[in-house]
Amino acid sequence: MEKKVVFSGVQPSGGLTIGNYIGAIKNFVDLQEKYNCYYCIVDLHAITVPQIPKDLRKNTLEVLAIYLASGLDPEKCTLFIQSHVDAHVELTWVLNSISYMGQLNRMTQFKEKSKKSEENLNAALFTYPVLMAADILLYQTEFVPVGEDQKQHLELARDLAERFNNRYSETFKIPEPLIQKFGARIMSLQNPENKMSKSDENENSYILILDKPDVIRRKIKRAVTDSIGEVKYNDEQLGIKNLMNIYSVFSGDSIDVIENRYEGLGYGKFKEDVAEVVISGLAPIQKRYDDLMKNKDYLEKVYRQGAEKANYAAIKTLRKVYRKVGFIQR
Ligand code: AQP
Repeated sequence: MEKKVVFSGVQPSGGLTIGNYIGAIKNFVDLQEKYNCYYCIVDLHAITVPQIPKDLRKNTLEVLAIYLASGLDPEKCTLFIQSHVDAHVELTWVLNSISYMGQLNRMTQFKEKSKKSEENLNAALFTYPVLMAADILLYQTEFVPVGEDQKQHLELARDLAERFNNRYSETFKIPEPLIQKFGARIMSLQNPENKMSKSDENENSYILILDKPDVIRRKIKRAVTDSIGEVKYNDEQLGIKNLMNIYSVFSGDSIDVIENRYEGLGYGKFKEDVAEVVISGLAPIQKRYDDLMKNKDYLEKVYRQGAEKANYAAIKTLRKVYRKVGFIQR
């Protein structure tokens, strides 16, 4: 039986955070065993906010190396760079023609990002979710592993697929989100009401996958908590709750075990230990990353082969779409 298709991507818009790792990449690794997975580095998405070209190039390779260092295997899944597969942009145009401005206006990420950059409110930021829908629908994707923050965009992809299918006949699979219950949303260390984000201006708000041990210790020490002073998992103590989630993911210990372990011990010791589990969890990834970055030829081979495989699948869908909307075959 053919394996079901999974698609997901990460933007090379800065160094990746442990939010990206816990909410996305860690999960990608488990899925590659069971599904036909396409994991993309979405550079076309990244330029919806201004990027410095040389940093974008560096960050794109960095995401690929982190994918590999985290355990993604190019023999088991397809790893590629979005701008290497033209069909993403081409399908976006067709989907734009059936997207409603009103629905795009309601996208939380657009509202949040446009607040941050009012003077640079570009059209691509507005149509970002349509490009994301094209990414997903091109591969006849069944499941999309994303963090909770991306659920609304996935809903749009489903709506567009259904709209197209109704208007032009059955063409796209309707994708489902795969959101893990635990660690679906890692929060900012400085403001635990906001999600941890790689483009946050305050670098103390996030931990990067590639942060050195001392930096991790310092950032966790400075993490905003509360004056209650007890390591308890609840919504009155969002900072502590977030650190407990992080501790739990990296150590494998349950929340109950962590609560019991730190009963009566205060935040100092707890924060020190959170830092140590994060450091030792990231160490093997950082080591493999360093080795991979010394081997640019290998990285190039991986993304070239990935693009070839992705192109093959994407063109099949795009041809069908072009035919259905009435474009004459070339
Ligand atoms: N804080 C988070 N907790 C859990 N999951 C997260 N993801 C991102 N932040 C968290 C998940 O990571 C995947 C890739 O995200 P992305 O880089 O494509 O874009 P994003 O969601 O916009 O992530 P950032 O870090 O906030 O990027 P910027 O700052 O550039 O916008 C997605 O599956 C996402 O859910």
